[in-house]
Formats: sequence, C-alpha cells, structure tokens
Amino acid sequence: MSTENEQGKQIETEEYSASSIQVLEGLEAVRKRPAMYIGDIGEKGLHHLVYEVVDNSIDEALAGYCSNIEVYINEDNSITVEDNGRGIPTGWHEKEQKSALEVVLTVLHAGGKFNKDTYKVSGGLHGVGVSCVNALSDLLVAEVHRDGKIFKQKYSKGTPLTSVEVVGDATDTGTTITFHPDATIFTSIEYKFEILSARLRELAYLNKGVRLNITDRRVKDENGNYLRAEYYSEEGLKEFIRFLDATREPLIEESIYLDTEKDGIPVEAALQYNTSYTENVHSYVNNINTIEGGTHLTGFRRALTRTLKKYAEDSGMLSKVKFEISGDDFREGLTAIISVKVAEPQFEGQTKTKLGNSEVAGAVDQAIAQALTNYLEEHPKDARAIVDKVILAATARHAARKAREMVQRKTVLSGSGLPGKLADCSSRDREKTEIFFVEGDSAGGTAKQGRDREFQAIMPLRGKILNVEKALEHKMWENEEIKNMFQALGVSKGTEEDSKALNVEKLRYGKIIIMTDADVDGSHIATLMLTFFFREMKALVENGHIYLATPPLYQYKKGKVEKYCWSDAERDALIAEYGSKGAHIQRYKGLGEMNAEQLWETTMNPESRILRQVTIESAAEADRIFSMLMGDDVPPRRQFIEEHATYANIDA
Ligand code: 0RA
Repeated sequence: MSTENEQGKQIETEEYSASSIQVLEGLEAVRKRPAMYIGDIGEKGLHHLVYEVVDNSIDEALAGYCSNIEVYINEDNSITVEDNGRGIPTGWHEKEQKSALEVVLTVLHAGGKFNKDTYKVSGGLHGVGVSCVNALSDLLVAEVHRDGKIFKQKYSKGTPLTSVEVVGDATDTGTTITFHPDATIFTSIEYKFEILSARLRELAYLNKGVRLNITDRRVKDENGNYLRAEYYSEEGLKEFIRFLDATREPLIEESIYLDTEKDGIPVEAALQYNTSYTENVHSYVNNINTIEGGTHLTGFRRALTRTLKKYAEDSGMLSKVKFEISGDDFREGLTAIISVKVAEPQFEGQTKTKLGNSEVAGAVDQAIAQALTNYLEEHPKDARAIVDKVILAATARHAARKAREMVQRKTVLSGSGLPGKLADCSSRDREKTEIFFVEGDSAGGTAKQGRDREFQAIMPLRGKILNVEKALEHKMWENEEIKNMFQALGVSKGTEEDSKALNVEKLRYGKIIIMTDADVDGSHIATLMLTFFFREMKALVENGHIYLATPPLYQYKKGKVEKYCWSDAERDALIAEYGSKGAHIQRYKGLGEMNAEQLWETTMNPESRILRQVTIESAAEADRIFSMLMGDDVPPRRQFIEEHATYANIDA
C-alpha cells in the first residue's frame, strides 16, 4: 500500500515497527486509565467520545471551513461523525514518519499540531483529541475526502489494521469518523439519543451558522423514518435565551445581545429579564459549560452591576430607596448566557469547570458594559422596567434577610439546633454518613426502624414541600419543612449584603438521599425537592451530595425465593426464567407497603440498593426543565411528563 505525501511523492506506509512503538505506549496509557482521559467509563465517558470527535469538526467550522456536521448512532451502537470540512491532512508527516492522518489518530493531543495559525478553541473539557477515542474503540474507520481522492484507514484499539488507502475519487472535502466503543472498557456501550441530541442543540446555539444533525439508526417511527433531530441557529445565544426562557414571562421586549471581540477574545452574550425571582446565568468557555464560573463570569457581573447601578443613580430612580442595593438584586429574574473563546484556557475548581485566566475578566467587563450602556440609552422604557424590578428585588431581599437571620439565629440559640423530627445517626464522620429525606411520616417511621443508626439519619417530610420556583424568598424562610432541612443539614446561607453563599463546610452528612414513593405524587415531591436543592443549595448538587433512592417496583415470591424488580423488563425476565406458576408478584406503589426489613434490603442497604446520583450535566438545560416543570405554563409541562412518564402504567 502507498499514499502520496504533500509533494505528490508515493510513499510506503506498510511498516508500523519502531516508530510506532512510542505512540502505542501513549495510547496504551489511555486504555489502562481511561477515566484519567475521558472523566469516567460510565455513561458520561461513553458519550464524551462523541463530543471529542464532534469538537474537531466544530474547530474546523470555527476556522471557517465546515458548515455541516452529521452524527449517526448506528444499529450496533457505533457512531459516525461526518463533516464537510477540509478533511484531515493525509500527507507524510516527517517528524512522526507516518501520514498526518495517522498522527492525528494515534498521537495524544495531536489534533491541532498542524494548524498553529488557525484558532483552535474547542477541544473539550478533557481536550484529549480523537486519538483517545481511537484507543478506546475496538474498531475505528477514518474516511477523508481531500485533494480529489477518498482516503481510508481502519484501526482497532488505536492500532492501525490497514495503511492509509486510496479507495476512490472525491469531488467534495470532509472527514467521516466511525467508531465502535470497546465494550471491555465501558460499563455500557448503549448510546442515548437524548443525551447526544441535547448536546448538539447546545452546540448549535453556541456556534451560530453551523448545522448539526443527529440520526438514530436503531429507532424507526411508524413511517419507517429514523429518529432524527436537526439543529441550526441563525442568531446564536439570542435564540438560546428564547429557548431557555420559553416558559417565563419576559420583562423587556427584546433580549440584550452582543457578539464582539475584546483584546482578541471573542465574547458573545445574551440577557433577558423575566418576571421570575430566579437568577439563571450560564457561562461557556470554548463551548464548555463552566458550571463553577470563573473570570469571565466575574467580568460579566461586575459590568452588569456597575452599569445598571450608574444608570439607576443617574436617572434618579434610587432617590427614594433607603437601603443598599446588592449585586444579587441586579440579577433577580435575569436569564443570561455568556460565551467566550479563549486560546489557552486554564480550568480550575473541583470539576475543572472554572475559568482561571485573569485577562478574560477585563475583556468581558468591557464588552458587556459597552453593549448594556447602549441598550439602556436606546430603550428607556425597558431600562425603567429593569430598574423597577431591581428595586423590588432589593426590597424583597431585605424582608428575606430578616426572615433568614431569624431562622438561623434561632438555630444557634436552641442548643443542638436539630429539628425534632430528625432521627440522627451516631457517627459524625461525614465521609460515611447519610441522611434520608423520606416522603411521609409513616414511611419515615419504617425507615427509622430499618436503618443502620450508626451512619444513617432519617428525616420525614410531610406533604408537598414548597415550590421555591414560584415563592418569594421570605416565604421560603417561613416554611417549616424547609427550615427543618436547613437545620438537619447544618448548612446556612450568608447574611452578608452581597453573598448568599452556602457554607458547605458545615454540611453534616456526605450523602443526602431523597426517598419518595414510586408513583406520580412521589415523583412530584422528588422534583420539588430537587428544585429546592438546585435553586437554594446548588453547591450540594455540584459537589455530588444529592442522591435519589430507588425503591423496587415489584416483589417476586415463589416458595422461599424472594426477589425484587426495578422495572417491568426485569420482572418479565424473572417470570420467563423461574416461571409464573406458583409465583406471587406484588406491586409496590408506596414505601409504606414494605416492612422495615424489606425497605432496608431493597432501598437503604448500601450493599444491595440502587442509588442515583444527581449531577448537573448542563446547568442551562436543568434550569430550563425546572422552570418548565415548576412554572405556570401547563402545555410544555404536560408534554414533558407524557414523554418521560415512567410511572404512567402503574397509576393507570
Ligand atoms: C488537522 C489539520 C487540519 C484539519 C484537521 C486536522 C481536521 C481534523 C478533523 C477531525 C474531524 N474533522 C476534521 N477536520 C479537519 C487543517 C487542514 C489543512 O490545513 O488543510
């Protein structure tokens, strides 16, 4: 086999001996410790492989050479990513002594080495490149359309199976990568359409003008068409904001939008004020959701507060306001997205999603201040509405602060400060301890009997908890169940004027487990709880403290054999394997239908239970869903529930 180098010289690419050894060692390291390179070997890491490939195509789009990216989930759970970029170069790479294509696919971080001049800004959270995907796939096929030819090369586990072959003529250019994840590496290789689709939608909003489509070849509808989604955004973040705020009532007619560059840093942002009380500011660096914030967010906040404050003061609207207005007040009811592209991002923080580059703060500050000043000058009516809203927020915060201080002072004064309903555990080792928030006093009682009191605390919650999405903050501080939760967890919120930060260090338990019935009411209560944690104790979600208990749906009993099932499929499999004759199948609706021993065995015992950890994959998407689920607009909520209802069959 041979291929052409850049000078048109035929070169042999058959031998993979000495020079490839070093490369193989590199990829061997990836196979030995995959989690170090892609985060984990579960669902997240599996989907990360796709993002890694798509990122390269996005880079090609940002460089101005690619407009269309197609993703296919194939029948065997392999993935195909096809773009119409320039195609990965296939010529000879002198230093590595192999084709450039092979370098990109086998050398860690090689993706951008050839194009120093182009502005490579994506590269993923882990930014490991396609070679990692190659290492973790039992088959990868690369097809490049370039220079009038079609080039092809196959790999397995990062090792070439063939050389770069010319397999035909091409009239177009582009790259197609097909890979099948190695099932011996990942806990599951089942791709989820929804996860990939949501990320492609986000990427379309973040990279306006790029078309991103996804087709699931495993699923056909009644007309024989594959499941498919197409994403394209003409207006970028302006449209993203509209999508996120679809179920909220806007305060100003049109969102504030800017797309500019400061000190060589591209800054794009969109802001919309709505009539809600929540702040939803989402930030991205190189298409990565920086959930821990960073310097770009600091710059954004600084500019927002300063510019609005100055406008409010100059307009005389603050003359009657007797108390200080804080930074938070300027962000109540604000939905905003800020996206920057940074050439060499420094990511810090627990989840490496906090931007550290200090130069970015100033660039973003300038860009935002300029755009916002112009907007306020040009839209005096909207400007007044915003300032009115800020004053209202400050007034409400004042009331809330008093309520919050009262609750938290009382906690300190009342000795242990623990709520009466809490059955605490004896260990104080946060690494080991867990608290169950249980739906209802009766199930709470059963849980108290069934628990291991050494490390498990139980706190029953009565009825529906307050919907914090809709309530004003001071209402929240008057709510018994919410006060109890703060006290049991030991955390409190700052009463400083400009910080409502949660003091996570005081948290009394490592795991916070929401345990509700497996029915519609139970799901509703769990959603209310999650809304509360997401809105009021976000740090606990971000740091991975929040879990959902998963009670079984069925008990199967035959003679002395007792088994539990967590899904209809599991139950059917069990019936098929043991037979249904003489078997008794009991359907659990509520936690209360189990005795203490059963509850311990199925739902609480760390050895046998199923716990689902709650993570924030995309804060923007989570925010949108919570506002929809907990808001006033009924049709989108109904549609979402119909599409996601797991329990529909139980309550039918
Ligand atoms: C290296 C250099 C160039 C493009 C690419 C890589 C490239 C990689 C991927 C991965 C998926 N799609 C891609 N498209 C392009 C620049 C090529 C040139 O200078 O012509």
